Amino acid sequence: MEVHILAKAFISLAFVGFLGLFLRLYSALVAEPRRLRSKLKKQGISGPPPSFLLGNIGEIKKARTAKVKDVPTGCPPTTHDCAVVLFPFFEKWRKLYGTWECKLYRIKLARPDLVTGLEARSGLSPQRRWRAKFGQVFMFSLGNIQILHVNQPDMVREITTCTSLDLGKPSYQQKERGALLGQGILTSNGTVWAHQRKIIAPELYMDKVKGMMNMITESANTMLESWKSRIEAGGGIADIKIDQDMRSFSGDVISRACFGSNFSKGEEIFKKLRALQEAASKKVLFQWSSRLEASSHETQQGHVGPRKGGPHTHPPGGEAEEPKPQNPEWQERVRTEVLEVCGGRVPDDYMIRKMKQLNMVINESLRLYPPVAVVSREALTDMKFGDIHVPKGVNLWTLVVTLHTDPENWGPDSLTFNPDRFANGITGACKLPHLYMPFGVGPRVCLGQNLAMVELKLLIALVVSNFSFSLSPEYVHAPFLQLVIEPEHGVNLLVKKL
Ligand SMILES: *[C@@H]1O[C@H](CO)[C@@H](O)[C@H](O)[C@H]1NC(C)=O
Ligand SMILES: *[C@@H]1O[C@H](CO)[C@@H](O)[C@H](O)[C@H]1NC(C)=O
Ligand SMILES: *[C@@H]1O[C@H](CO)[C@@H](O)[C@H](O)[C@H]1NC(C)=O
Ligand SMILES: CC(=O)N[C@H]1CO[C@H](CO)[C@@H](O)[C@@H]1O
Repeated sequence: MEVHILAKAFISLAFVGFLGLFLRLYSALVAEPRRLRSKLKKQGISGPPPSFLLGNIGEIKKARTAKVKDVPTGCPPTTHDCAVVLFPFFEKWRKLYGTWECKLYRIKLARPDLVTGLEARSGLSPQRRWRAKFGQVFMFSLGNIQILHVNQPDMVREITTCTSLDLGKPSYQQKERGALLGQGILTSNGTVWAHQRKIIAPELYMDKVKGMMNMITESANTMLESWKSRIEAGGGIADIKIDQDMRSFSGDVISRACFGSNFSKGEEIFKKLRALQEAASKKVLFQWSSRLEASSHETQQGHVGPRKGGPHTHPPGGEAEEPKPQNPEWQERVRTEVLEVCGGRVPDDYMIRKMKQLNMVINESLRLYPPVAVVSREALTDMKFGDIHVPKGVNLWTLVVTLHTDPENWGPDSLTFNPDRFANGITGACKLPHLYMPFGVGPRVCLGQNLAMVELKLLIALVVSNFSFSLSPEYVHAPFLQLVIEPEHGVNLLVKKL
């Protein structure tokens, strides 16, 4: 009798436990996503229909493999359109769901009678039409994560300048990247983040960075010496894969700054970090989300290296006999400027600031290949941006690569490498300067940006005054996402001593 009751109790307990688990799973995987989507839908936001449990992952995977097949991977690069290579599905969704005109079009198909009024309303002010063109707001989902894609300029401004701690780093990033980044400044939110930021920020202020210039020059010279010996070994010219050199260089700088040692001591640490980074972007269930958005850039600055000024555009004529510099005129202009400003001396802080051509080349390279491809946030409570109520738990993604190449903002040559557009600074280069954000913007702007810029400028100044270089025939143009945008097969340069 007692055994019977016990068994019964046990079975009902197991049943209740199972039911509880089932309800929780159901809520997390089905009910909550549905609730969030319906809240957004009520405000007129649409998006690709999600499939059960996976959301839009299937479509993303398909689009990416298809795209990888038909993108020409030639040298020299035939396009600077990173967005098309990295996010082909966004291009499609933006057209289908992103703009007011498209929405009108779809309504027109369904309810022709409704449209006249709507068209009249949307056609009211030029402001409104401008926003409609730019009005790139739609939703999609990665598994059970609901994401609002926002490239609408006013909303982007609100999001990027929002100082509320309620707008934090997505919590899934914390789960995925915990191994690599810990509860560090890149992934944490709230007071944990604010505290870390307060400790780290002063170490990277401009006057601290100025104090590191000697150290940076020493690190750069180590690299130059190694190039020199490789060039001599190669009989006057060497085909150098610069990726590892760039990593060693920035690793060396950081390790000298942090550990007071040279790179050979820090090297072990950086090798392990690199391995972790690669593992982290492979292993995870939501691997494409790590790959998709490379937003965690706040202190990671080592990777700007490979996007050196210059080797990014097609030669004007397009003919390919002798290996030629990609932008011979810009390499020459920067070299002339460096020689003029420095006159053979090691560049100091004043000279670095005087090098305008170099600045323009770097800004243009960071425009076409921004290290931060996506700025991502999560609404940790119900929030409002523009006219849109964003419910708690929804993620916001701003596609920096797309903003940086939008012809509406940059003009018809937005996909061309043309540093001249920065001749009058950022305000001269585009209509809405706040949409230029190679290092992110607002309270979470990359802390390492001063250091990264000084490193880049010093290194390039030293390289162009000692060497001339052009893209190697080995080089294959393939932008690739791995936390930050990287050249998938590295960057090979043919380097000669001047
Ligand atoms: C780095 O330090 C090691 C030992 O401390 C030393 O042997 C090596 O020469 C140093 N390298 C450079 C480039 O300073
Ligand atoms: C590179 O050029 C600079 C400036 O002309 C010079 O000071 C430096 O010694 C050179 N570096 C190497 C490794 O030759
Ligand atoms: C380059 O971009 C930085 C911000 O990333 C800006 O401060 C600087 O003025 C720009 N320089 C030019 C020449 O556009
Ligand atoms: C990394 C981190 O601190 N994540 C937290 C961000 O804030 C939400 C809500 O307050 C927490 O649930 C996360 O754990």
